[in-house]
Amino acid sequence: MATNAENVPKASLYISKTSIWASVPRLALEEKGYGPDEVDLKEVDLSKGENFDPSYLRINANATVPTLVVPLSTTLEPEVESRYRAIKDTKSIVEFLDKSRSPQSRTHTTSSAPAPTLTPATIAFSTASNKVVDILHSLPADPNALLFLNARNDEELKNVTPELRPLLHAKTDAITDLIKQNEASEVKVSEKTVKFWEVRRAASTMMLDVIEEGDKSIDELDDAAKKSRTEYFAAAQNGWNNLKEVLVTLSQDIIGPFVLGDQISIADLHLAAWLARIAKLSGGSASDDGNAVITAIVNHVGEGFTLTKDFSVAEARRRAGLPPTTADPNERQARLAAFWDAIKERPSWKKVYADGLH
Ligand SMILES: N[C@@H](CCC(=O)N[C@@H](CS)C(=O)NCC(=O)O)C(=O)O
Repeated sequence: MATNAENVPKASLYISKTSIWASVPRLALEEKGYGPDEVDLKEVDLSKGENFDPSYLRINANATVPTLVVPLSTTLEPEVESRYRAIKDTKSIVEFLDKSRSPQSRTHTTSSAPAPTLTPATIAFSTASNKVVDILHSLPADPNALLFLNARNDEELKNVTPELRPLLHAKTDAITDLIKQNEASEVKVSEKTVKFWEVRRAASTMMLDVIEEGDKSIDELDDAAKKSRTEYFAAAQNGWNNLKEVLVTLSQDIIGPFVLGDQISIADLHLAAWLARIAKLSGGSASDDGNAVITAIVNHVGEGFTLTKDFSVAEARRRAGLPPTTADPNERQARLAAFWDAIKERPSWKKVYADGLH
């Protein structure tokens, strides 16, 4: 992106308000001081399956948000709209947003303060930061899988059904409509796209089979449905079990309270969004403090799981630039609790989570 105010090509960030990964570049926009005159936020409603629409697949064939579309700075004539580059994964988008605005950049529209550099300054920090980001994007940490696997028994299934059922219906219906439109030649897509739609619809349908009857007791189910529910619970149990190691590793890898100590960096933005989702799935809320949120998470993971309280509350607050508390100066908290307390004070976090955790 150019840094000259008259020559700033406007970028578009495709997001969905409740998407966990789209929240990471949204946090980055705020932290870096990008204004709405520089980046357009475009909502892709995942709950309506808008990400599967051919017009969106042309931008990002993976059908995921976020996507950042940046006009190429070599585009000289404004009418040549097709010359753009689409950045299709969270990590690359945030790195791009960070590099595109240096502390000397003169294009701030939201503040006159220099834009912070979020990319770690040393190789050692860069390695540490990448490790955390990679863990958060790894399969055992997948926050979207956990959203759909957030029930390990009948009672939990009953609780998640009202939220998940309409979501899964809308998604499968949207894909079915697209397949029909293609058959009726109302849209024209490749065979590969049709296959992609079918695979994604089959995955949703499998989940929907269980969720559709999620508010029934086990005795009301036929044998096939009983079997599907049992398999679903086993997958969910496995998912939440695998999270234990993720949480322990993160706790060890965070210097505290931020991933790299007292300076916020790229890894913190990924962690902020990820932890907000895990907290939500565990029954936590945006107003909870770090100790409450971590208690909710460890209780939800269950089976006696705990996280070591090895970080000084006073030191965490000092490093995060927060006022000291009147609490016992020897008080310790889990590192992820210290992170939560530090990150939720940031204006970026308050803005992105103004409507609650997602
Ligand atoms: N690896 C991608 C993953 C993005 C992703 O999974 N996004 C979710 C929302 S948080 C999505 O678009 N899901 C749509 C779907 O799978 O239907 C990234 O880092 O950006």
